[in-house]
Parts: sequence; C-alpha cells; structure tokens
Amino acid sequence: MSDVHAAGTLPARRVDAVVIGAGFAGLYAVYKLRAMGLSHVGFEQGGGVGGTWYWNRYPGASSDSESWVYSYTFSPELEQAWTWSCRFPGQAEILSYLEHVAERFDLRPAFSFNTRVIAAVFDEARNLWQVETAQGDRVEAQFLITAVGCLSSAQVPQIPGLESFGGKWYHTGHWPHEDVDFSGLKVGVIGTGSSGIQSIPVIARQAAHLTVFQRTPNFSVPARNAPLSSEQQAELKRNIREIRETCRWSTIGQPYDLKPVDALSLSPAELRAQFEADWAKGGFEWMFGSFRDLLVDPRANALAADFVRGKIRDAVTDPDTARKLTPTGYPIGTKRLPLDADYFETFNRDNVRLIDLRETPIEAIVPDGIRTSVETVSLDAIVFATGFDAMTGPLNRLGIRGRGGVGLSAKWTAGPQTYLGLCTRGFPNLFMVTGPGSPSVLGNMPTSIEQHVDFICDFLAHARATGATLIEPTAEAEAEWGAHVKELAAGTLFPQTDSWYMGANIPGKPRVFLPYIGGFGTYRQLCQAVAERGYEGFCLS
Ligand code: N01
Repeated sequence: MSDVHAAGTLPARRVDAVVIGAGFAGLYAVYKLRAMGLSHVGFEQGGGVGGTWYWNRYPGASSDSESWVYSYTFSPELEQAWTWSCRFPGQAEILSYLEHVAERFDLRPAFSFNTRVIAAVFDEARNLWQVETAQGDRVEAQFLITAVGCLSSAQVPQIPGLESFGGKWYHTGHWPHEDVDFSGLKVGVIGTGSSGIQSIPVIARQAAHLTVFQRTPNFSVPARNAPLSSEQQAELKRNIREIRETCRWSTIGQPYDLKPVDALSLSPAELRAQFEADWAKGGFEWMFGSFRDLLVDPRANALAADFVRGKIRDAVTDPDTARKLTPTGYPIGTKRLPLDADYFETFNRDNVRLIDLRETPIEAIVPDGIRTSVETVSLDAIVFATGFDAMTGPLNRLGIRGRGGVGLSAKWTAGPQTYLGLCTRGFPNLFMVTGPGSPSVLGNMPTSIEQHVDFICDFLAHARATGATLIEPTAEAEAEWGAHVKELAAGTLFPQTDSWYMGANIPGKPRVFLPYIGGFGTYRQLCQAVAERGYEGFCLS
C-alpha cells in the first residue's frame, strides 16, 4: 500500500468481489457475479473492454481458433444474434463482438477503465482483500478474481541502444490505437512467433522494405481463412449447441480431437495422404485433430516436422532463405504452433529480407536502425513481436500479498504453485481465471475461461449456502496438483524445447511447464469431481 492510502485518507469501498480485467474472462465473471447477486467492481487497465483484443491491434492480428468456437456459449440468444463474417475473425471484429457483449448485457458500468491495480493485500484480521489502484481507488472485497489473461505482459527485450533509435518502435501486444502506416518505410520485425508470423505478410505488403530478424525458425500451418457464406452462417447457427458440446469435452476445446491412431502405425503413403488432407483443411486440426503420438513420440513428431519442412522448401524460392526458415533441433508443436496466411511465401518478395540471428546476432539498436555482428540495417520503424511473460507475468505484477504479507511472486520464485490452476495456498479467496496449472493456453481460450468462471461462481454459491467465508486449497492438494501437472508434461515432448510454455523466453524465469496438458475435457471432469466431492482439496472455513 502506498503511504498516502495507508494513511487512510481515501475511504475504501466495500464489495463482495473485485474482478481484474475486462477481456473475455472479466466480462463473463461480472455477468455471473451480478446474476448471483454479489456486489462487485471491475478494474481494467485499458480504456475499454476487450483484453487481448484491445491491446493486440498489430497488422494481421486475428484469432487462431474458428469464430464459431472463439466466442461465448453462455447465451444461446447471443449466439443467434451475432454473425461472424469469416472462419478466423480479425482483431477488429473480435473487439466489436466483445463490445457488443458488454453493451448487450450492460457490463461496462461494472468497470473502472484506465485503472491499473497496483496492490491487493489480504487483511487476515478481517478476511478481506484490500485492493488499490494507481488511480487512487481503494476497495475491500471478500473475493478477488483475476481475469488478466495469460499473454498480456508484453516483453521488449533488453537490447542496448533502444532509447537512441530515431524512428518509431512498437510491440505487437501494445499496439497504438491510431493507424500505423508503414507505407514508404523501411521496417524491421524482430520475432517469428504467432504475432510475427501473422504480421509479417501484412507489413510486407505495405512497407517499402521489410527486414525480418529471426532467432529461431518456426513451424507454421496455413490458416486458410475464408469468408462464411450466408448458408454456412445459418448452418453454424443451427448446429452451434452440438459444436459447443464437442468443444467442452475435447482435448483442446475444439470441435475435433486427436484420432485414436498412431502416425507410426501408418505406411508412408497413408501418412502423407492424411497429412495432405488435413493440411488442405487449414487450422490447428492438422496437428491437434490428427495422430495421438505426434507430441509424445519423437519418431512420430519427426515425421510431422519433415512434412512441414518439405512445405517450407516448396514455398520459398531461394534455397538459402528456405534453409534459414527451416526449423531444426526441436519437436514441432512444442513451441505454440502458429497459423499463417502466406508467411513463407512472403520471403519470395523483392522487398523482404530475412536475417538469421543465429548467424549474425543483433548487437545494438542504433539511431538509424539495428546493428548486427556484420552490418547496420537501416530502419525507419521497428516492430517487436517478441512475446510475453506468459501466465505468471500478468499475475506477478498485480502486487498480490497473501497471509503473512507474502507476495505471490515471492511464493512462486521457483515456479507457480496452484491447485487446478485456480487458487494458491496462502492467498484465501483469490481465484485466478486460467491461471498457471490450468489448460487455458493449450487450446481455445473462451472454452477454458467459461469453465473456470462457472466453477468459481458455483464455488462461491456453495460457500454462501454453507456459510463458509474462507476458501483456500490444502497444502496436499496443491502439491499433488503441481506434481500431476509436471508428470503429465514430462510424458510429452514439450519440456525439451525453449518456449514460453516453459518460461524459457524470460531471462531468469524458472524453467517449469506452465499449463496443464491433460486436455480440456479431462480437466473439466476433474473439476466436476472436485465439486461433487464437496470441493475436495479445498479448506472451507
Ligand atoms: O510471442 P512468442 P508471440 N531477439 O514468444 C523472438 C498467442 N498469440 O507474441 O523463439 C530476437 O511466441 C522469439 O525467438 P525465440 C499465442 O499463444 C495468439 O508471437 O525465443 N528474437 C520468437 O520468435 C502465441 O504463442 C495469437 O528464439 C527474440 C518471438 O520473438 C503467444 O501469444 C496471435 C528476442 C516471440 O514469439 C505469443 O506469441 C498471436 C530477442 N531478444 C499470439 N526475444 C492468435 O491466436 C524474443 N524473440 C491469433
């Protein structure tokens, strides 16, 4: 608490629950709390609703989940009222959708916008969270619900000389609201994750020249986005309930699942035919609707990786550029697989150049560009597509302190500890929507978010009905969950790779696999079983 507020000069408002964030998760949390008759207030750092889709306005930003699943399921009326224009909607369309939801259900008045939470301290004497914002709000609440997203803490790497750069620079996850026009400019993009891979083809079409600074080549699968015809829209609306039900119980929250077939059991010709058929469909189905052994057996994974390497060679005209773009040394899918629209083909353009930072690393940013070990690349603008401090980053920066004044980030020094990715011991009545240890980032986020918010709100209703005022996981449940999350990850190829799933993109971050990889459907069953057994693993008092 700051000195001013600790002195008690501002009266604290008292509510049942504080919600932090007004993206998919925060909007739904507020909707549910209101329906339950719990008083609440929401704080949102941005100037409007939208979360991820408020901040990530970079060129080409769009969903990687199909529109008919990347949306809320809680209101059949909303599902029928809203019509998506295409398979993978862009940032502006998703933001309009969330604005429509906020309007339709009158959710905006619950939030203070442009308001950043800087402290949330648990008052043990009164069993209340004391929440404070940078704007001077003070609120006391029984429950604290974080809905801050998993990929909202943008990371600009520490490259010497950035402050000397004479042009403009941007981070994809913190894009300006006004139009950024790269026409006639020499642009550099650093990073080839999903954000880089989505933005590079679009920037290449606008800029005079684009230089892509690539540290690790990435696998990517074509999205094959397309408009939805009115017949398709009508059919989706007719079938939407069934589609949703399949998503709820599937591995990654999508209306398809891994086939009960091993890639290794097929002949080379059969395998190729199946890979080609799924490749033609576009989207994640190529990897996550296909063989069950791809992410657990290195030999099966190598077959999938080789298939994509062949596609890269076919797409890129210059053999040396194709070589640089070809990923080696890590299993496909263990860095989050991007979807693209002509990403590899973009490197055939005359105005696009690839710099392989493994051969010629960046040494500094200089007033007129980026200096590598062999040259200075002259640039008018730099785009950092360099990612996020995933899952723990957005939570650690809220200034959360639990019992004994222990900070959440201090408790998590060696890696996050949670029960079900929802709660953490020592922080009573704190609920994290899609926290570390939840499936969340391993699939369709809205599916995960709704399940978490429903679970939390059912839990609050149960607590109210039973007269419990404090909810906290037991030490045993938390330890067991952590061991389970770790054990599941160890049975896959994921821990072999430096990725944000492993915290490897942030200097000094503990190397721990952050999400739960047992599958959305399995996780949902586990949560249901926990609830049915009287919220097993939690202490209610
Ligand atoms: O970030 P990333 P992102 N010098 O961490 C490179 C979600 N998302 O914003 O691999 C040079 O994946 C880094 O290189 P390396 C999605 O879950 C969703 O692209 O660490 N390069 C990498 O190439 C996604 O996975 C959607 O060697 C540096 C890149 O920057 C997640 O957000 C769209 C560097 C970062 O890739 C994050 O994606 C977009 C340095 N110092 C994102 N530091 C949709 O669903 C980092 N890099 C649509």
